[in-house]
Amino acid sequence: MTSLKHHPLDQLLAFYRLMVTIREFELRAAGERKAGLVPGFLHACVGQEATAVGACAALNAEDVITSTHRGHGHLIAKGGDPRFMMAELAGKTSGYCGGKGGSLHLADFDLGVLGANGIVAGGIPMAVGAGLAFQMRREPRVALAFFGDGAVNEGAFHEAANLAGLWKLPVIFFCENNLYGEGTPQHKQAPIRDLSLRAAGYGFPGVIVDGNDVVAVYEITLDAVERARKGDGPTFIEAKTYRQRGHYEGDPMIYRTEEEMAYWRARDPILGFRKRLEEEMEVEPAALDAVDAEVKALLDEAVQFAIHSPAPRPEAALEGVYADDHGGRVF
Ligand SMILES: Cc1ncc(C[n+]2csc(CCOP(=O)(O)OP(=O)(O)O)c2C)c(N)n1
Ligand SMILES: [Mg+2]
Repeated sequence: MTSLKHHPLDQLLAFYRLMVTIREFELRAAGERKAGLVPGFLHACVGQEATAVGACAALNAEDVITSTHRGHGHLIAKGGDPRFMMAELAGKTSGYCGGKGGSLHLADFDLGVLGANGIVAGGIPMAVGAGLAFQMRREPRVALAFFGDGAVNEGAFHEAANLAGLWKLPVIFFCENNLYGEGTPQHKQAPIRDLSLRAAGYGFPGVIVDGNDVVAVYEITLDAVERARKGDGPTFIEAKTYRQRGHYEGDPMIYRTEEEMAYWRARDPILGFRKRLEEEMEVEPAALDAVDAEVKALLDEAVQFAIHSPAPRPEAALEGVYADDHGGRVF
């Protein structure tokens, strides 16, 4: 386990606040889905907050990420505003995509978030494309692709990894290995346990990190960022973690045991980090409670913002689409 003492307290507290913000966002979004404000599918990243926060903290504002169907945490960690996110989930005009994208297409190019993605592994070639652009323009920028263990079995991953390795692109392949793809455990989808082994076939290093240790994730991603910026090419980071909720909100979760879930809840990335802040950095519990309360207030505001924002006009359905409008006909 990495020592907290090597890091400024301000930074550690910022990690804590961001992880709590992600957790609260997910719980509130799940609640608002049940209450009817948020339509459609939601894939919560509860239990995986440390990967998003640790990885994005190692990036600069000019660096970009691509995300997944489980992407709320990634956007918050890169600076996303919970108000515009909640409004997007609710399909309101004040959302990041004017209410047309929803959870699976959340994006903010100004923050370097090239998008969540409903296609498993779909963000990986996009990050490699961004990395190629940075290399061709000689910009010292890095592209980081988040993806799951299931995505590593998709052709898109292999094709993208091959070119990134061949051309030594400034790309980080960040795998959140939460041990499941939907209801299929990892041992039924891949013949190897450590997916980072696959990087060797494409000529770049693969490393493993405890994905529930935000500081360890931050440190290992910093190394990968440095390598990428120097022109030494990609790194595959495999973060071992676990999603505590279902694949989607409403998932009956018949494919895993209560013992397994309890094992991972005992390794909760936020509770574990909070304990370490108190014990190793002597942070007063009251100071952390105050952060929790501030985050709750922020999410109250985000939900209210979403509720009181207008829904798009029906005619807006034809705006911003890549189709020719032949006298009102889209096709
Ligand atoms: C190309 C493609 N195949 C299948 C699906 C259906 N699908 C959605 S999420 C998912 C599981 C992905 O697992 P993983 O990559 O491990 O991500 P996790 O859900 O565990 O975060 C699948 C199969 C899809 N959206 N896209
Ligand atoms: Mg998975």
